[in-house]
Amino acid sequence: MQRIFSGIQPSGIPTLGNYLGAIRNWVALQGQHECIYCVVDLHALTAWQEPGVLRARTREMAASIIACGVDPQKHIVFHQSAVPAHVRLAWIFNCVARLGWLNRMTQFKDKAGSDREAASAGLYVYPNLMAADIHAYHATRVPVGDDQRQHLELANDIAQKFNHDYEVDFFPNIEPLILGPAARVMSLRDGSKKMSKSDPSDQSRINLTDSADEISNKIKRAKTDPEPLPESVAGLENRPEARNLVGIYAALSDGSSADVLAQFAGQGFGKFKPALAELLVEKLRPIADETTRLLGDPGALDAILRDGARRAAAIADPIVAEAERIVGLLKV
Ligand code: AQP
Repeated sequence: MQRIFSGIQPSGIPTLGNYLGAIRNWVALQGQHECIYCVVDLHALTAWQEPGVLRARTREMAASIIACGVDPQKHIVFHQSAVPAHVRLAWIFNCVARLGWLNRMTQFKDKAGSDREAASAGLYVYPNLMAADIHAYHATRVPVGDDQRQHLELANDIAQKFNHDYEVDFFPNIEPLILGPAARVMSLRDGSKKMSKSDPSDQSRINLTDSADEISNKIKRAKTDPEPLPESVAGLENRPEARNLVGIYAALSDGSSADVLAQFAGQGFGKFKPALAELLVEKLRPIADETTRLLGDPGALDAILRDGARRAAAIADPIVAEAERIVGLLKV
């Protein structure tokens, strides 16, 4: 059975993008894999977080993951800061990764914006911590959205350089699992930007906790164009907002964009948007309700996270201790 690792930042309420690009696939992969799913609170610190809000969001994110269908008994759900092995290995990787590699990371450029000097050093070395998250478990498969592809390539570069420099075959190659027709869900306000839980505009995203009315209003106001839906997927080219909404419908109905167009071709958004809103409400309401139920018992949720951290550490500690031995740290 292959081991899967994936993480999500508690930097906001999880969005439809997080769900379709990542969490839904986490659920589907449970049958055939040993899964380790992490709320990466240390990654969230790379941008400013109100301390109390970060703690609340960490619980909320864990509750959402479980509400989506991840089984914390059969698999592992925990929060990153509870397992120090991540940070120990990240420091070693900070010393393996080259500045030139980090300079090429497009997510840093996007998130740092025009004022790079003001970005945190943590944001810059974020991909090294992400590489450590995965390699601390010798995980070989990582289900992520398409936006994380470049970081996973870097994680492989780091592993190869580590293995080469220390003449070992210690860290395995990892394979990204980028699944489904909505592997990159775009903002509802701008089809060229990905949907993000930290986007300042709440109208740009569907949150997994949005009410039916909020979902309907956001879809009603979502940016589109005046053309009816085309007959083929090729007709969505240069229509990023239309392509995004069709992709979301396809993912939620377990079909393809071509299937959706077969149903809605020739119809305007006045018809398509209410159908999409209805489908979103049908799929997301049960998740929101279960999240609320889980958050109603914080003691039980914390117990799940503590148990997850204990089992995660039992896997990661010996692997990271061996990496420390390989690089020459004294173990007494
Ligand atoms: N829009 C998206 N479409 C598809 N997948 C997405 N993911 C994120 N946004 C989309 C996937 O969700 C997982 C968790 O992401 P993350 O929380 O670690 O960070 P992120 O990619 O930076 O996500 P956000 O929502 O944009 O967070 P903020 O706003 O804090 O930066 C990843 O697998 C990611 O691919």
